[in-house]
Amino acid sequence: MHAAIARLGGCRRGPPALARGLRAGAEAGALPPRVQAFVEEGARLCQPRAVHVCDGSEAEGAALLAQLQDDGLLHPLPKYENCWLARTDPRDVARVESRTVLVTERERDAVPPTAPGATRQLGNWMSPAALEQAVQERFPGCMREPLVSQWPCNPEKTLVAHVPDRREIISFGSGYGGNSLLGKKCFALRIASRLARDEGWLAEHMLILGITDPEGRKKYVAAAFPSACGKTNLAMLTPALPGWRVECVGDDIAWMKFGPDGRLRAINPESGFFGVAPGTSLRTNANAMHTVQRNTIFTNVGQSSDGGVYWEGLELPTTPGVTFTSWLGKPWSPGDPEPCAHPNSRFCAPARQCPIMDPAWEDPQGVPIDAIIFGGRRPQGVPLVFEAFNWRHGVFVGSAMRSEATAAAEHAGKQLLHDPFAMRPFFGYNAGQYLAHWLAMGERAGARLPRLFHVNWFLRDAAGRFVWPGFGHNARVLAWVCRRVDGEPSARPTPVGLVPRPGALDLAGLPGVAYEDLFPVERPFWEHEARQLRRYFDEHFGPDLPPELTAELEALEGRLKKM
Ligand code: OXD
Ligand code: MN
Repeated sequence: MHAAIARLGGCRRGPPALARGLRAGAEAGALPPRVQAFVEEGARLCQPRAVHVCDGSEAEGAALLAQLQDDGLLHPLPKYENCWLARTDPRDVARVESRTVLVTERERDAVPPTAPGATRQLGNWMSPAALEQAVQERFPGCMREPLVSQWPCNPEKTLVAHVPDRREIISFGSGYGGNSLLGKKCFALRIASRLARDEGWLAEHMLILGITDPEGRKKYVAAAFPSACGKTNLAMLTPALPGWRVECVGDDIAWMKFGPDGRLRAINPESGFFGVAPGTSLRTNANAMHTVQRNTIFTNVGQSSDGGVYWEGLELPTTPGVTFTSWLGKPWSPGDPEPCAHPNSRFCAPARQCPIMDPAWEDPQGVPIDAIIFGGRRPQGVPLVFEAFNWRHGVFVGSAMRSEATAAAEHAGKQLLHDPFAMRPFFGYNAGQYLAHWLAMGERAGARLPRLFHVNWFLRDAAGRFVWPGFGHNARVLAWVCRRVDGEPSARPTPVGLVPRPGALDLAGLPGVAYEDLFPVERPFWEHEARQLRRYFDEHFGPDLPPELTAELEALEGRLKKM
């Protein structure tokens, strides 16, 4: 059974001896007493046959992989070096937002009040008493049973609980990365966003990249897109503009703090990538493809008979006569109606293997952020890029983000979901207070604020075709962002923000891509958008929406009236 508890604060009891049967990679006695007590308590509750204290060594990693292979949980992929395939239980393939909870004494500390009749979207609250009961129903003896299927999970009882006051995470019943890698979404976003609020910094669902222009001038950009909307591709971009270079600091999470010089400095708190496989190829993201040739665990991708992997969008292997097995372990052929790989299948690889890691990616001081970009999948109405008028308007733009649902969580279909700051599934406290925290960060004395932008690579024409080529061509948009940071007067105002003036965005060599198609700002569309947003704010933030954002919405409505 997959069960994990991480307590980052104190333990409740004193330090008795460690559980019987303890096997130590690291020296068990070297554990601090509070950690020993925590292990003892967990072992008493879950009753494992043995406890192993990890030392993180290469030898230990190899032994774990060998054991997982013996148990039939991992399959080697001999086409690559030390790469492995895991096939999960088909019921355990994505984050389970409906069973992810914040545990606080007062509900209002976790989520804003929802209007009667509206379905809660900004997180789920659980009381401490209900958590205690849920733990007692799940954990006692849960590690005693031997493994009954090829994948450890319990979909009926999955629970991913966070206790921000105690900096504690309790995850049960899912082995899927977003539910079970506790250092990632659970700690580095949910618990960390609460720490960041308390301590005056930001923990965000953002990639970080460095971009250097042909004259050698470098800038750093952070960007928030909802899950599975191309953060990894942008973070590892190969620019289609000659002379430009992109380097990667991180592809999913940014912790940002103002430095003594007033600049916002960002670090990537992760050491690896946990990226969506389908759609990744040498054409769309060659750097990711180079990254995953070694030391990588693939989950729920298809397998090729030459010992490799396959997924939708990947170049077909050139080996003659090669056959395929789907993520469900069944024979699969190109053209079959069902996909070979699950749409949320993943690769998990060490970041240091990416050929374009930024020289400063592990610098504890962080990299200075010049621009922050928000974005989402918007097939209609939202321009390719616009810049916010100022910080407060930018916070409004972040709060108004919407995007088509993707396979990263359990949502069905392609409905447009509101996803403020791409943090909807990851807020560690009341989302209204989160917006107030962002506004307050912009008021800090001496802060040299980054400029704020919004992008949409996903506009479609009347025939449903993408109007923007995307991928390496997104560097054209980043180039305009850089020039704006340098103060170039190359923008024109629209009611929604500042868009590039005609000619200011480099479209050379892109036949069929027309400026007018990229910057639709139409009154009926945006009036509808503003109405939807007003309703969303009323239903989901209610009295917890900062008044500055109501004022920004009114200002947008006013500008639209004058169009
Ligand atoms: C992820 C996600 O896995 O956002 O990064 O779901
Ligand atoms: Mn993510």
